[in-house]
Amino acid sequence: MYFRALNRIFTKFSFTNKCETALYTRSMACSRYEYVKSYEQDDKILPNVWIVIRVDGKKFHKFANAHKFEKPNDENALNVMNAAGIAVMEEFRDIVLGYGQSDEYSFVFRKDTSAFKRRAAKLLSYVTSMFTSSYVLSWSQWMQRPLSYAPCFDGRIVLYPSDENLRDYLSWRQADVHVNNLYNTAFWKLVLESGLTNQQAEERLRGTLSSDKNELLFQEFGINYNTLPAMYRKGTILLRKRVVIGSQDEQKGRQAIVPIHEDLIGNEFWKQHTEILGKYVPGKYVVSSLNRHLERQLAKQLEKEATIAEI
Ligand code: DGT
Ligand code: MG
Ligand code: MG
Repeated sequence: MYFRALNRIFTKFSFTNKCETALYTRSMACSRYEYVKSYEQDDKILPNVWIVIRVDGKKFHKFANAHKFEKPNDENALNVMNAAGIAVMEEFRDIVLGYGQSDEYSFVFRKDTSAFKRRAAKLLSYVTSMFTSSYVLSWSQWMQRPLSYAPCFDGRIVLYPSDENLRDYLSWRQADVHVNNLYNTAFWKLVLESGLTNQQAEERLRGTLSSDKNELLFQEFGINYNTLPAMYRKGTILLRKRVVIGSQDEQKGRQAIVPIHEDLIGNEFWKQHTEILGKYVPGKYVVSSLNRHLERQLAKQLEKEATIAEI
C-alpha cells in the first residue's frame, strides 16, 4: 500500500518534470495522461540475427473454395501471392529474400537491418498489412472473378542466429510444399479424373511413400511429377537482381525483384546466389526468354524506373 502510494508520487513527479522540459523545448501537447506511454514495452529485436517474417492466409481452404481456385494449384492465385510478395520487397529494401508457397510468404531481412529500429511490432505489422493490401490490389490483375470478401493474413516473426538455421528454415518450407503438392496432385487426380470420393482417395493414399505417389501418377495418369510446373513443386523465391533481358548490354540491366522456382535445399542455390548470405550486392539475372508470367511480374516493376533506381 505504502509502496504503491510512493510509486504513484514518483511516477507523477518524473512525468511532470519530463512534461515541463518538453514544454520548454518544443511545443508538444502534454497531459496528465501521458505517463501511460511508459507502459509500452520495448520490443527491439536482438542485433545480428536473421529476421524472418511469415504471413499466412486465414482459412484459405474456405477462401480458395469461395473463389473457385483450381485444384490443387491455381496458377493465377499463386501469382497474386507473388505480386503481393514483390510489392512487400519493393517497399522494404532490407528484405533479401522472399519465399512463397500455398497461402504463405516468408520474408528474410538482412541481419544488420536497422529498419524501424528493429522494433518487432512495427516490422511485423507493416509487412503483414502491406502484404494484405497488395494482395487485394493485385487481385484483379490476375483473377477473373471479383473478390467476394476481404482476405486476411496472420503474421509471425522468427529469429535465426546462424546461416545454417536460416537455410534449414527455408528448406523446411520448401520440403513442406513438396510433400503437400505431391499428395494433393495425386489426391485430386483420383477425385477429379478417377471419380473417387474424397474419402476413397484419402484411403488410397494412406500410408504411401513419395515413390508410391510418383508411381501412381505415372502409371494411372501418365504424369511425370518432375515435369509439373516448378512453381507448384518448389514454390517461389523472390530475389533482388540486376535484370538483363536477352542480348541487352549488361550495364543496362535494371534492378528488380525476380521470381524464381529453384531448389534451395541443396548447396547449388547458395553458391549461385551468394548475395543472400554474403555482403548484399544484388546478383545478375539474365533472362533469355520471358515467359508470360515472368514478363508480367517484371514489366510492372521495370516500368517504375524511378523506384527501381533507388533499390
Ligand atoms: P489457417 O491458416 O489455419 O487459417 O487455415 P488455412 O485453411 O489457410 O490452412 P493452411 O494455411 O494450412 O492451408 C492453406 C489452404 O489454402 C489449403 O487448404 C489449400 C488452400 N490453397 C492454397 N493455395 C491454393 C491453390 O492454389 N488452389 C487451391 N485449390 N487451394 C489452395
Ligand atoms: Mg492459411
Ligand atoms: Mg498455409
